[in-house]
Amino acid sequence: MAINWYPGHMAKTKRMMLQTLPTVDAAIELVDARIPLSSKNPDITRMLADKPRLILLNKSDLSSPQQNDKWLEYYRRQGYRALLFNSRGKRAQALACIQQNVREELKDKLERRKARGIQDSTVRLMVLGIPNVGKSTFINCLCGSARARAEDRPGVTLSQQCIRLDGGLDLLDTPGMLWPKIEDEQAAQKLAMTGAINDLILDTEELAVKLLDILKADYPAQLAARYKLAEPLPTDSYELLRAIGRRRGFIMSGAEVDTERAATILIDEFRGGKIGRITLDVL
Ligand SMILES: Nc1nc2c(ncn2[C@@H]2O[C@H](COP(=O)(O)OP(=O)(O)OP(=O)(O)O)[C@@H](O)[C@H]2O)c(=O)[nH]1
Ligand SMILES: [Mg+2]
Repeated sequence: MAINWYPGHMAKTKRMMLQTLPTVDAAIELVDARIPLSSKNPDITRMLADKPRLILLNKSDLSSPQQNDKWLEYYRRQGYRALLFNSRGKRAQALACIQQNVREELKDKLERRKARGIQDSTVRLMVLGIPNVGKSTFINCLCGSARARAEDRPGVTLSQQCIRLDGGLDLLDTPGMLWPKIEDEQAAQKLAMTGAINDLILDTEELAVKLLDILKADYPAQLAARYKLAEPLPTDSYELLRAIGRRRGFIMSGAEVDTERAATILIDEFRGGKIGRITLDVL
């Protein structure tokens, strides 16, 4: 299963970003805390090489707390100003945290501006990251209303949108961007599992089996508890998928387990955090 998803609007987004980047003061790069490495778009990393930036490990409410700490440390050791973030969290706290970190990141630039007598202290920020990582939700969280369209599927935002916040912040929402060829097959699968890739191009059953490979190795207790399975779990992941389907009563005529339905439910429940707080890129 080679997974690649790079529709035309992403190539267009990349061109547009390259044009707009020189006009913003800093970037806010969102990665998915459940896959902090697999969701780091190398094209974005390259584009932002010389740009002040924050890295937000977003959806950290869905990822393992222990792994969160390790990944935060991982990015900070690389010299990034990194933060754990939950864009569904409280507005006041989120806004204060972002304002403070942006101000610190841009300290020199803002001081220079002031020294030159520039009155306008508005800070322009570009928010970017892979599809469905929560860019629009993040912006809505900071402005306290649903100004940017956000939905639980990749490819919702299709053009740039600038949203002005009180307190002198301009936030530029951008369409989610992947890269033309995802070389690392496992990374591509994890992007698919977490919902960054259009489900229509995916083989749900195959993806569910790959997800079970990871869950049974790293989170067997949560998996067993969610689907009321006895441990040790079946070693074969397809067998495990059948066991889940049987538990849920997804039986077709002839006593066959409906594995397609079990696969859909499993992926859905994983994405919704129902199996537990899970990080797929394990440090
Ligand atoms: N649990 C949780 N869900 C989040 C968080 N941030 C965003 N979401 C959910 O993730 C889904 C996608 O959010 P969007 O804001 O539309 O994502 P996006 O990055 O703008 O997506 P595109 O515009 O398609 O690139 C929505 O269902 C959000 O509610 C978060 O921090 N925690
Ligand atoms: Mg969006």
